[in-house]
Amino acid sequence: MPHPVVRVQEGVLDANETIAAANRTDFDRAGVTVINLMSSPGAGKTTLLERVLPGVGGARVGVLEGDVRTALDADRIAALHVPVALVNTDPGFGGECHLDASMVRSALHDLYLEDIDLLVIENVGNLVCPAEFRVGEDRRAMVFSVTEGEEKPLKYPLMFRTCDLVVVNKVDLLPHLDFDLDLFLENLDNVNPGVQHMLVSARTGAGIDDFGDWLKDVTFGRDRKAQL
Ligand SMILES: Nc1nc2c(ncn2[C@@H]2O[C@H](COP(=O)(O)OP(=O)(O)OP(=O)(O)O)[C@@H](O)[C@H]2O)c(=O)[nH]1
Ligand SMILES: [Mg+2]
Repeated sequence: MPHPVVRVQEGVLDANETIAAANRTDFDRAGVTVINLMSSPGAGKTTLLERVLPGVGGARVGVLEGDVRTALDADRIAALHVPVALVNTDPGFGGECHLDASMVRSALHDLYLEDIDLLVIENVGNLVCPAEFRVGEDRRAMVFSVTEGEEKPLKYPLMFRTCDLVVVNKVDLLPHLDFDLDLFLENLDNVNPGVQHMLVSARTGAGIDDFGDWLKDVTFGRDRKAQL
């Protein structure tokens, strides 16, 4: 007989899948491409968005910010005059360390989906839990900071295995670190063979155009159609 705890976990994930499918239906109806942007705390998700969003020409962008507490990141995005919705997991959702499909759904009424082409969901900073919950996204992108260590794909495989793109950030710091980029890429390839990656610095702007092009391709291009 299956262990009861495992069955509860399966039930939670089944319920999440149902709501994620409802989100997906709403996104499709409105013609919105959705990116689930994940990373450990402080890898640079918000800084990257501040850098890239002004240049995603032609795409009308909205952002859904997930944080345990505060509107700090949402305020940073709002300063770009980008429509933003905020989910704080602390007051209503028990301080969860991730966004699930129902949390995303609860915030969709704060965005006019018909008026946007691309919705970027900045998940709560965490390298484990966000990867367990689909929210109805088209693509998963994760930001990995070179300050985190080469072994992280091996230690946190689900996050690295389930993403479509790894943005390797803070490369401006490489001269000051003993980070072995080749070893990191080898570890990444072991858990997610052939996954796309790009080297960027949200601080200097290096590689930011590559990320912007990827967002545009997923929103308008061949990439999305290939998956449908
Ligand atoms: N040197 C350097 N610092 C960076 C870079 N990108 C982000 N930072 C810094 O890293 C810190 C965290 O950046 P955030 O963008 O807030 O990170 P985050 O992933 O959004 O953090 P949470 O939302 O709390 O998980 C800030 O001090 C940024 O200025 C980069 O490319 N190079
Ligand atoms: Mg952030």
